[in-house]
Amino acid sequence: EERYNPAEVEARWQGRWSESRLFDVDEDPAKPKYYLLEMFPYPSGRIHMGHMRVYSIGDALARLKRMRGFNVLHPMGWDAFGMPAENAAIAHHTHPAKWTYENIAYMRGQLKKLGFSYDWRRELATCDPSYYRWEQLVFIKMWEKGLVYRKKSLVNWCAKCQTVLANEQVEDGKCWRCDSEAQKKQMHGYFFRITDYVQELLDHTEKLPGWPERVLTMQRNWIGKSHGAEIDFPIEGRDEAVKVFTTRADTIFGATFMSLAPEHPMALELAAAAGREAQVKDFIDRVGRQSFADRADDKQKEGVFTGAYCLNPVNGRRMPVYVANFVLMDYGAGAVMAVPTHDQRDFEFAKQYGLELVEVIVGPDGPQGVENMERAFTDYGRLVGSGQFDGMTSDEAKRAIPQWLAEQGLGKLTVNYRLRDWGISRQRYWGAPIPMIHCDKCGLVPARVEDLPVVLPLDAQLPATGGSPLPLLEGWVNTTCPCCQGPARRETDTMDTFVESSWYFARYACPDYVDGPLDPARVDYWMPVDQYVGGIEHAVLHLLYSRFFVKVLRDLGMLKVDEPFLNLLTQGMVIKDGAKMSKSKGNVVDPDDMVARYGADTVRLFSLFAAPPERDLEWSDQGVEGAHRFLGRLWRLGLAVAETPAGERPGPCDGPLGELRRKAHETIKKVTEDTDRFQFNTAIAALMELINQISLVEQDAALADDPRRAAVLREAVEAAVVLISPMAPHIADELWSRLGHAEFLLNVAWPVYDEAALVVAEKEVVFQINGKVRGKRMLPAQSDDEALKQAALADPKVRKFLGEAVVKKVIVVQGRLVNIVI
Ligand code: ANZ
Ligand code: ZN
Repeated sequence: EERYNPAEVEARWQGRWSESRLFDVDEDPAKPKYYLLEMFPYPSGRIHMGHMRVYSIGDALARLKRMRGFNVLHPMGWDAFGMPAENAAIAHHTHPAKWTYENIAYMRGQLKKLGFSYDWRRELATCDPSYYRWEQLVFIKMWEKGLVYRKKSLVNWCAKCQTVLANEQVEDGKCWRCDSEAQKKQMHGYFFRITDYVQELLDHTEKLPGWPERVLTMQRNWIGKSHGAEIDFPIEGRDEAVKVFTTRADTIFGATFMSLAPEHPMALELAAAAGREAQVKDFIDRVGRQSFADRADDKQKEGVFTGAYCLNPVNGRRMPVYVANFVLMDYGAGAVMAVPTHDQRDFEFAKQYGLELVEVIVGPDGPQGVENMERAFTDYGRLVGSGQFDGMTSDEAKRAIPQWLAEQGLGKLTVNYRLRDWGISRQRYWGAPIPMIHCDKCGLVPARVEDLPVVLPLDAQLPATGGSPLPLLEGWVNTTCPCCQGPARRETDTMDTFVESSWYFARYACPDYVDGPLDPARVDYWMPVDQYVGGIEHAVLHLLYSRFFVKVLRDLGMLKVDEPFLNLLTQGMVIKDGAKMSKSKGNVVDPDDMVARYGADTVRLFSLFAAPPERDLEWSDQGVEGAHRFLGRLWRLGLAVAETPAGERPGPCDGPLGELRRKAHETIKKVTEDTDRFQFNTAIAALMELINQISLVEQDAALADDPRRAAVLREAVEAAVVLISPMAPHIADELWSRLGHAEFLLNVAWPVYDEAALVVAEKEVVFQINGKVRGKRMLPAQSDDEALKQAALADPKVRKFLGEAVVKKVIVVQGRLVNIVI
């Protein structure tokens, strides 16, 4: 008997697929298109189990859709710029480019060995000038449209990575990449005006029903729309006012002091006028050294009095103006009207500095009295101590007070967003150069489009201390100004790598296009992505940037869609011994080892079987063994059936053969429905049941001479082979060909179940006397109550037990049991 040898089978089919260019796909207006994409990998060196899982899910879906008649685009590429290449280059005395391209070559080999159905002609690497030149072009178009600007700003800075971090890249005050504490630094940088699109980004979250609700919620929270009011507080003795943003205008009568951000332009000025410059400057400098994390930390609320006073516009109260570390300059107006009775931060601040408390909102129990307050009352309620607004609810007053202030020209209703413009400057080497030129005469000017790409010079030596070598490369930095032809200097910042990943999905439609970033004919055919598959860790960053960038490309006339990804599937992690696989935990399982031991089909099947895609997948060696044994059984049955002639398709039958037919068609139905809902685990479980049943029939000596046996077995085995093919494609194609078929399974239509075969002919009915089982029989499934009752009473065993007893009652449960009460 021929043993299942995955290495040999898989190599053969990978060769055949590639020779026949099975995965190449072109635009075909006659067919419905389906664009299936998994988030592309960073070429870190090797494929890990997380990749293995997401690509197995994606490949199963891509193959399924193709078998269902779609023209499926399924590309793969490399998110190839970024820090690890620089770190590795320093550590191993190599060049980031060399390291990156070697990794790509290795990982491409790994993916090919896994048999994924990628159209490799479309492969792209974002570090390739043929890719980033178009990104530079888009950058220049954005510059011309005012969607990019350069400004000096306080940025998040990672000292370890020697680079700026976007707000989104600071997690809990730490660098998202190296986990060291993020700092702040004043620095020039380029910004994308994502805030121009903020309302559209928010509105369109309503038009993405195919996204997980929690991802949409995370995006909405990140955008952070607040309805509130902008109110001016005149400064005593000056012709100026401090503007604040508040979501609780209803509390304004309780505002007793003012808190400015340390970076507020008026902070030092007010202090200087009041003779308190030294103290305030000292405080500002100290806060400047604190990280944002420390400033936001609940324990460390600190401030300093500027010596100046504001006047509360509703009641003329003198409010001391403080500078406070927890007020952020880049939110709202960078200033807060402090209401210690109804805001907990203000409450704690007021207690610390002995500031006044005035209660203006009361709950159902009435006023608490400020001397009894142990914390701020932050609920909505009714207004007291608020003049003409007394008795209003918070909701009413939140509108009425700003309206009244607007009449005096002192305020207005407004909305505020948490989302900030996207800072894309990185002081790194291994990134796409920002195509800008600094000229002493002309200022900041974009490179000429004809001069693109601005190629990242490869002859750079990375300074071992970190930081970018670009400013040191005189030959590269010095250039001529595109406007005046005078001497000028190139911009040495490179782009955040999230820019590359914000449009790669569109470029896959036309990676070879040389007349622009996107070939309209091809990109309009393929976009948007119908199904995107990737990690939940990208719920905010990558997905929000991509949504923004697609809207920009649309407005530049390069794309026609509003949104990049119609449907999103976020897969869970791969864990072992209850923890995420990681080198530090020593629980890493290497896909290469597993493939060498069991074959790609087994590893793929296991990763689809062990958990539904959205859940974490617990790695289990026994589970992999089990998947392997299962494929072994399929193999044996496949070969056994292949030995008997194909014959006719089976007609209706009864007994075990009828049961097997029914099972086969039930399985077609179940696998179709389950895979539609990404439930590969239950689909595979159904296939396992089918294989069990096939085995039983195959070994049943009583059926050996039944003329219908061969046809029924073949039908069931072929169904199993076709159904498993998206998940274990190599063994499936091998068995399919041994079963006498010439075509690749990918070109075979997905099976349709036969409704008639699903009908259950007979059911087992249990006979009971006073609730005790006394017999059972197979009876026609359509038998009515009377027929079931008669069958029970006529049963020889039942009659023996009944003897002379008088039957009081007969209870019939349709299709299941008859209980005779005596
Ligand atoms: C007065 C007030 C009274 C407030 C009250 C709250 C409760 P969201 O919902 O996040 O938009 N705030 C405004 N600008 C700020 C800044 N730059 N840094 C720190 N805090 C700032 O929060 C809006 C509230 O956050 C505003 O409403 C303001 O405090 C504060 F009983 O104004 B509130
Ligand atoms: Zn110039």
